[in-house]
Amino acid sequence: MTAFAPTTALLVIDVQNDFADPAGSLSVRGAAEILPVVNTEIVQALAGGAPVVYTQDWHPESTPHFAKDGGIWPVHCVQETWGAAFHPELAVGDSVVRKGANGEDGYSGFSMRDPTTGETVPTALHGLLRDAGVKSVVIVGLATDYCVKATALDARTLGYAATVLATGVRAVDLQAGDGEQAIADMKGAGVVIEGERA
Ligand code: VGL
Ligand code: ZN
Repeated sequence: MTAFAPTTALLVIDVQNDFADPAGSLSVRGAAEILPVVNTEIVQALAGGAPVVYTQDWHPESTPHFAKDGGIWPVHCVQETWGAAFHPELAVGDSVVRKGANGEDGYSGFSMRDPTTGETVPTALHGLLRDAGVKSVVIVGLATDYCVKATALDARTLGYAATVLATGVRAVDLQAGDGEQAIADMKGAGVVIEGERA
């Protein structure tokens, strides 16, 4: 559990059916276990007056992110489909940042890569947090080795203090150990990992 204040935001990363439901196309092992943790954090954040921002992976049917179009992933989180919807047990709010909507690639809640120019373009997240006076972020969601890590590293680069709750994240682990490597990479960038199992 985390102490929240209005200058700390809770970022809930991609708790969507394709990642969080066992029937999802890119289902993350153990994802169901984070739901009660995430919901408790949401309650704590709201009680402390902290903004809660949700991200959604929001792909078109074709994007260089998908294996069928030259990328590495099975088709997932296609806009307006069941797979892209928030998991039904998630306590959803109204502050949502969608990423990839125009075929952009990448993983961070803060930035995306334009598929044609290769340029990095920002999402609305940084502006939203800055306008709210946010100085630090607490991150939960999916997946540790992709969107959670990329979001946490961007948060640090943008000058936020960042904490990731170990019990509130799970890894895709395309290769065994990816999740642990991601935790190490985040620590190396000054991200605080809270509640890590020994
Ligand atoms: C993600 C793989 C592909 C994530 C998104 O949310 O971590 N992972 N697209
Ligand atoms: Zn994706």
